[in-house]
Amino acid sequence: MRTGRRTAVLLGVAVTAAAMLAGCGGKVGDSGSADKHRMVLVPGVANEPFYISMQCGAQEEAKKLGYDLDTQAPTQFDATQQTPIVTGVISNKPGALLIAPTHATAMASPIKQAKDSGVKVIEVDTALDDTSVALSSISSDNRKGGQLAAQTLAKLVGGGGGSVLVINTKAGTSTTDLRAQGFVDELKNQPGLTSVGVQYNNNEAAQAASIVTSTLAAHPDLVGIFATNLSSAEGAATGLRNAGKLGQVKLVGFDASPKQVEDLKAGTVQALIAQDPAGIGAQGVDQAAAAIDGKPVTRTIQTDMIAITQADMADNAKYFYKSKC
Ligand code: T6T
Repeated sequence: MRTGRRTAVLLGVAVTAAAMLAGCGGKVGDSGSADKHRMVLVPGVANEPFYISMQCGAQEEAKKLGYDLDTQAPTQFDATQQTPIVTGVISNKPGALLIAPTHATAMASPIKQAKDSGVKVIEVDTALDDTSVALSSISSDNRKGGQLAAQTLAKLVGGGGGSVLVINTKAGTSTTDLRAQGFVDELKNQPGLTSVGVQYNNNEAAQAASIVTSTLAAHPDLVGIFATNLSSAEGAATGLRNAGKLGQVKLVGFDASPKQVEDLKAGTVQALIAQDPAGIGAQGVDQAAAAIDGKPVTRTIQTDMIAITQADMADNAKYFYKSKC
């Protein structure tokens, strides 16, 4: 009896609170209008320097423009973990969702539901194949980044030639798939270098290290590796160290985490292709604010990218990623 009455009272309070909230900005349920002062950033994965730097840039810009920005990240780079976060965002109805989709097709349905519920959708870094969902997409020119990696690796290897390996993250990640394609295409213009193929590390550094070990066993003439992102580059460096091949097999990695920067300094990695994640976050907020205000948005924005070697790393420290804001 007692418990029943308390439940009824609590329910009554909850319903009243929900009604009050819905009345002042429609924060509850997906039938009310969006809270125009609030944005939610959903990165690809939590606790990773690329996305931390993106969050720092987004937070700073949101503060400047007078928005509340909340970040909700999955613990793994995985569509099954990112989907419930988007579902939660829909029921809370912010003015805008800034999202890095973890899969180009698997994330289409939940993100489209967010759009259909009235939340303005902005893609930051990765994108869906379906270009009709987001209002704006901000990222590096990833295909060009892959080409740049091939040119950089060819210079590092010199005239000798040999086999090169691509370590990619997860198939279906728009950015890294474009980097791998750009690299393999550009390799055709680099005489002497032959691709031994693209292998996937599931965004796990330990898997990238094992890929290096097995590839060295199968292809003793391996002269170079292109690692398409942070986990593949950190893991490839470990793999080369374990095999005693540091410096002999040249390594070009995308991104510039603190560990990758240490590896560059130590000569474990020969070049890093750094992106501008803070700029992606800040521009994402600018586009989201424009969309919320009904102002024009820019459909595609490409941010900076730079190849950094040991020789010029001191001049390019501003491109290094952060592990906290
Ligand atoms: O390389 C970045 C990002 O651009 C890519 O989409 C996924 O991997 C990173 O987050 C680095 O781990």
